[in-house]
Amino acid sequence: MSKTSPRPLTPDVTSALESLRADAVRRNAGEPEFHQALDEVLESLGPVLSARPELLDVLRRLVEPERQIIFRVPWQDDAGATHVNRGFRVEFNSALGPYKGGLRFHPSVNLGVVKFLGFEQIFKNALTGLNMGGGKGGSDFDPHGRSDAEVMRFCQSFMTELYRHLGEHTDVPAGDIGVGGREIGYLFGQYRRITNRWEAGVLTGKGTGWGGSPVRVEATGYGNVLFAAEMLAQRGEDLEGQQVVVSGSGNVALYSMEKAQALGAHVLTASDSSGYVVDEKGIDLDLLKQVKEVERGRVADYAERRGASARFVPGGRVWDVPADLALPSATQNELDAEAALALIRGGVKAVSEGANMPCTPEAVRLFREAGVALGPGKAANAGGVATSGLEMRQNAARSAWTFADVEARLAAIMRDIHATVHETAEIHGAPGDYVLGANIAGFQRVAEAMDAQGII
Ligand code: NDP
Ligand code: 2IT
Repeated sequence: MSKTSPRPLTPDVTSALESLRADAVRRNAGEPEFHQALDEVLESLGPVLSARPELLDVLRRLVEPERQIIFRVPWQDDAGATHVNRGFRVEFNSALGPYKGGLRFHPSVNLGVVKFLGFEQIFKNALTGLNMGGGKGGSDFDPHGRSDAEVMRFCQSFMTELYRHLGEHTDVPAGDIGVGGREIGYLFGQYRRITNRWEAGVLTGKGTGWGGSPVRVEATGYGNVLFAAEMLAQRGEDLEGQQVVVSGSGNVALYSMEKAQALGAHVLTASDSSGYVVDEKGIDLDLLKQVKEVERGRVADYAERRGASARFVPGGRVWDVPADLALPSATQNELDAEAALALIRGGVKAVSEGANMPCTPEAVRLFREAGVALGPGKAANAGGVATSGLEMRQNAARSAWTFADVEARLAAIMRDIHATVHETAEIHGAPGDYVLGANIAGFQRVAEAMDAQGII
């Protein structure tokens, strides 16, 4: 990231942004993740708003979700005990297309978390160049340790309320933390049963035998590594021989590792909420996939079975392992100032966000000051939702593309996103500042559409 700063703001725009922020914080009290996501975008938009102050009115509408749905999700466990969870869907913005974004099942989910994710999704989806609005949903349900039958009953109960808000032209959910192919299957089945419609385009991330797209499973991780490769190419480097640290061991982490290894990088780490594994010989991805995807086990199990090259560090964080490239792929705020300083000391050249908002604002500032390239999630991890967009296209046309075809389209989209973001930062006087470039380019596309469609 560049050490240069974007052009200064006019006093009018500065005070308008301050009052807009204060108003949004007051109306969304107690939602720190949403405030953080909002701040990051607002801090980037000064140059655009100084040139076009009339877009301030658009921004005032943009920070208010179009619709927020909260509902009760009762379900019974295998022993017959009743549980009550809370379900959410924040339909944030539909100027560019139907609401689109994942569902997260994790105990930390609350309205503020869903709102931050939905807000990020608006700009991410705009950057893909496809026609998708922004939304996000989920529940505070914890799938860890639950049987398939319990997860099925939960998904059926969740969909029994959510179905009325969905539709291929209205709102199209997909997976996120705790929601993968198994959950999408149960959700799709219940939608089909309630509506009596085989409506493929209502969910993405489906199985490839029943309306899913090839590459959707791999897309977020593959796309993130392709974005990182584009950032490295700006320095005249590629991934060959680079040391890479990856956090997480879920969907995004595993397929980031797969693409990084395919491009010749050396992947050193994996993690989950109990700690991390460092493997001197490089992560054995077949073993890690067996442990995580097939057995739904923990990274500690991987270390135990891998032998002498791997070590499990309970409670530790992968950022203490020196590397050229860091791919945070677990969750929000997992990479703080202390972690950023450790990475910078270890000589990190680029950080590409597979997760949504994994770097704290202090970490972002430290990377910027140190000249480390930082690919923000809304650009770097957009390959997942972009491939969801390709799945929607195949569903609408009742066609199925090959793996190679979808992968080539994904690669082209990631290259385009990188080019757009890079060029936008340059135009606005901050070359190399991908955070600024992504926020401005995403905002401009949505704002133009909102402006054209009137005050709604
Ligand atoms: P998964 O559920 O497949 O994996 C999540 C991984 O992150 C697990 O290893 C999990 O460990 C770890 N993790 C989750 N929450 C925490 C936490 N609070 N503290 C520590 N570790 C945690 O999710 P995904 O791989 O799909 O998602 C990972 C990130 O990528 C999220 O930020 C998501 O929003 C983002 N993302 C996902 C996309 C997708 O297509 N799936 C697209 C774009 C972004 P444990 O099992 O111990 O909880
Ligand atoms: O954060 C994300 O972009 C996702 N979880 C994927 C959303 C999608 O609709 O594919």
